[in-house]
Parts: sequence; C-alpha cells; structure tokens
Amino acid sequence: MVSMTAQTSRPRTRRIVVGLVTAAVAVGVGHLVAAIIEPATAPLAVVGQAAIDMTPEWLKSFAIRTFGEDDKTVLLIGMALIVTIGAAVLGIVAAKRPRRAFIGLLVLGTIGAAAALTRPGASPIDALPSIVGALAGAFAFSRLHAASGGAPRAPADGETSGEPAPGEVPAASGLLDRRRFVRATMGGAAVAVTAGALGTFLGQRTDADDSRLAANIPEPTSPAGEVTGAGLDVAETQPFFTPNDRFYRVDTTFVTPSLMADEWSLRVHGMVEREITLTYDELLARPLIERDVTLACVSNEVGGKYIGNARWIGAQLAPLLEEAGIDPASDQLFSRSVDGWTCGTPTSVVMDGRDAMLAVAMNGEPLPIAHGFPVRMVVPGLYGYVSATKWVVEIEATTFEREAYWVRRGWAQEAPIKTQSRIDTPRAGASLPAGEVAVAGIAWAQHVGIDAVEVQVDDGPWAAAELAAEDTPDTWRLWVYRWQAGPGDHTLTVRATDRSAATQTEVHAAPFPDGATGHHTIDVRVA
Ligand SMILES: Nc1nc2c(c(=O)[nH]1)N[C@H]1C(S)=C(S)[C@@H](COP(=O)(O)O)O[C@H]1N2
Ligand SMILES: [Mo]
Repeated sequence: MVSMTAQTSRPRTRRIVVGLVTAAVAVGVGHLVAAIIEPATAPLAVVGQAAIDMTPEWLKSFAIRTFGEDDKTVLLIGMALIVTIGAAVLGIVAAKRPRRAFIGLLVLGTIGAAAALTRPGASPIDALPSIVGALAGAFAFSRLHAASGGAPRAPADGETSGEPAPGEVPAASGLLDRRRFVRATMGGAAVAVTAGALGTFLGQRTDADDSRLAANIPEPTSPAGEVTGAGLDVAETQPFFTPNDRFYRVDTTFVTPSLMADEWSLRVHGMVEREITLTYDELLARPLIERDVTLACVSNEVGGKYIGNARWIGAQLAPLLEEAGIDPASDQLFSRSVDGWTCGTPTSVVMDGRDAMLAVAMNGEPLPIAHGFPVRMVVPGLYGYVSATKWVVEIEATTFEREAYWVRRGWAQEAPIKTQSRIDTPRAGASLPAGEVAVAGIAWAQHVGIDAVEVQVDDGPWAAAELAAEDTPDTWRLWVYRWQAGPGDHTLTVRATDRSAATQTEVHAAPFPDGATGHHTIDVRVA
C-alpha cells in the first residue's frame, strides 16, 4: 500500500532532486575546469567576487560590523543557500517544461561568464568554467529528467502508484522507474562530487606557497634595531608585535590571489619621465629598510580589532619614484593589485621622508600570501585602504581626479589614521575581584606618536596611565593603568593624546567615511 502523501509527494521530491543534482553537476564541473584554468574563475568564485564588488556600502559596512573577518564565509553560506533553493525551484518548475531548465542554465552560465570576463586582466578562456559548467548541467538535467519519467502525469483518481497507465511503457512501472531514477541521480551526484573534489585538489595550487618558501629576503641595509621596553608585563594584553597568524586581514578578494615571485613585476608609469618595470629580484637588489609599522583599517570601530603591528622589510618608494622622474603635478599614486583592487595614496605623503615602502617581509618571513605576497605597499600613518595595496603590480602617478575602489563607494579620498586608544584587558563585562587590577591596552597615532594615555573610572578624574617605551612614532604604544578596584559596577574609559598635543575627541563618529572617533569604554563588575 502506498499512502496518499507518498503518492503525491514523490514527484515533487524527485523534481527537487533533479534540480539539486543538476546544479551540483554544473557547479562541480565548473569548479574543475576553473581549477585547470585559474581557481578564481570558478562560477561561484566569480559570482561571489561580483557580489562583493556590487554590494552597496551600507550592506558592506553592516557585513563587516556583524560578521567581521567571517564576512566571506557568510557570503559563501548565503550563496550556497541561494543556489540550493534556486536549484530546487528550478527542478520543480522545469519538471513539466524542461525548456525552462535549459533557459535557466543558459542565463546562469551567461552571468558567470560575464562576471569572469569582467575580472581585471581576464582572458576569453576565463568564461569556460561557467560555460562548460552550464553545459554539463544541461546534460545532467536531460538525463535526470528522462529518468524521472519526463513530465509526470497527474495521478488519476483511484489510481495506485505502482500500476502503469494504459499505453505507458512497461519499463516505467513503479519499481523499475524508481531504480532508473536512483541510478541517474547517483550517477549525477558522483560526477558532481568527483569533479568538485578533483577541482579542489587541483585548485590547491602550491605554486605560490612554494615560491614563498623559496623566497630569500636579503639582510636589510637599514635594520630596525632592538626594541626594548615596548611590551608590557601584563598577561592578556597585546604583545608589541602581532604574530602573522593573528594579524587582522581585510580585503575584497573572494579567492586569495596566488602570485609567484618570479612571475611578479611592478610597473611604475603615468606622470613620470621614464616608466620603470621592476622584477622581484630587482626589487630585492635595492637597498632594503626594516621598519616597525602599525597598520590600521578605516572600518575599525572604536574598540575594534582591525589593527596590528609588524616589522616589515621593503624597498623605499620615494627613491623609486624619483628615479622614474615623477611629475610634481602628480598628487595621487594610483596603485593596483593583481586582482584589480585600486588604491589612491597622496604623492606628497609618500615623498615626505616617511618610510613608505614596497614590503616583501613581515615579522621575519616573506609576506604571507593573505597579506600580499610577493609585494605590498606599507605607508606609515594612513589607513590601509589608501596605502597598503597587497599583491601590488602597478603604480600610476596621476591626480586625484581618478577614484580608487573605496573612494568610488563614498569613502574619503585622503585618510590619515586618527589618534585612538583601546582597552584590551580587562574584557568588557568581566567580573573581577576587588584590589589592584591592571587595566591595559594600546594607543596609536601613526607617524605622529603618542604622548599620553589617561583612564577614567566612572565619572572620576582622568588619571595618567603608564606608557611602555615608544618604538617609533609609526607604531602603537602599549599602556597600563593600575587601578585599585572597589566593589560595584564600574565603567572604564580611555583616551590618548598625540604628539601634536591633540587629545582624542569624545564625539562618537562611525568609521564611514574617514575613520571612527570617540572613547573606548567598557563596563566591569568588581565583587
Ligand atoms: N589588493 C588589496 N589590497 C588591500 C586591500 C584589498 O582589498 N585588496 N584592502 C586594504 C585594506 S582596507 C586594509 S585595512 C589593508 C589590510 O591589510 P592586511 O589584510 O594585511 O591586514 O590592506 C589593504 N590592501
Ligand atoms: Mo581597511
């Protein structure tokens, strides 16, 4: 006996399965083809990247605020959900009109191909993963559709599901029909999984990793020297240098660019007397400086974690631009990453004597791939989006008429880092025993320097915190305030004063469009 629900629900389940397997074959095969051509051209990757680039500013800020560095994972999960739901819907609506499935795949394949072809530096074969994926999906659909019995007839009143209607081929009888469908489904799923797994395996290109491991960074001509006393003897607060694997990461790339050092070159052009093209070896042969610089992201909320301090090795930018004979009328250096992200840095800042560099090493290692291997820019004192181009391949001397990636999305054209401070310990909401509590954290005013940090308990007076030694004005400064904590609920607030004698404003501003302001405040409970 077959129950009424089974009888009516089976065709729908089948239709959904047909849709899902079709989509899985399309995505899996597309992924495999992309792994052979270039992983970043996979259908989901190009659409994900397009989604990132087309996201309106408010939604992007929301995503960064809400999901932090997991924003790409959230996007991936969102895309997986959309694909799954879309595939199920397509399976249902195409069951009676298979042409709809082919049209759907044609549309999706075209979107994927268009997204792939509009990537910076795209070549025509980049459209192949989406096209081949869509074709594979169409083939899978035609097989599955046939095996699912084609356009299912509506069960007539009183009919039991196992009996073929008069005139139907005997092979389509319930059991055989079912077997055939299961076999087709398993076949499709096997193709999807195999292609997906093979693509993932092949896509794990170790070329860039190998190239990075083989990179040999020469000793800097101008070393940074010992840092003494810049750290703090307080457990749970920041180390002075942020380890590479804990360094914040912010970029717009959906698939991390994978560049080999010996493929890399930098083109310096635009408003210059002579264009310069530099290879990795030529860059390493230049005099190298080693400097400690604290990077910060403009998206950092007050109290946020998008800040890190590292020791960088690189070649100074200013002499290179002088060699190129930069036109004094150029007020913007427009740099471009291999994946097309762009960045506008004031020429005057890069040329003013600070240690603006093309960095090749971070904390004693070749640049990690996620942080821009083989070469990135580092400019002390400016937020990352106007200075810190990772995977940099081009610097064009130009004027501020050109608008870089984030400027086109409304962020400020010039963005010096604002003086800020943060409490790292105790944690917000902590319960503490009464007695001495080490309140500690960081304060930063890159390229200006921090002169004082003060802490306020509840509505009390501002009291001076103890400052760890200054490494250079380009780095953050650690501080500690030894607080005699009495029982009760307390609010702790911090503020910094920089070397220009400016004290942080208490006026709260959001990160958009040129960096957050306001005091970092936490609540704690003392028992
Ligand atoms: N190619 C590329 N470089 C980039 C970005 C990017 O999206 N793409 N983001 C910038 C931003 S907004 C910041 S804050 C810094 C972050 O550098 P990190 O990821 O090494 O910490 O990189 C900058 N360089
Ligand atoms: Mo940033």
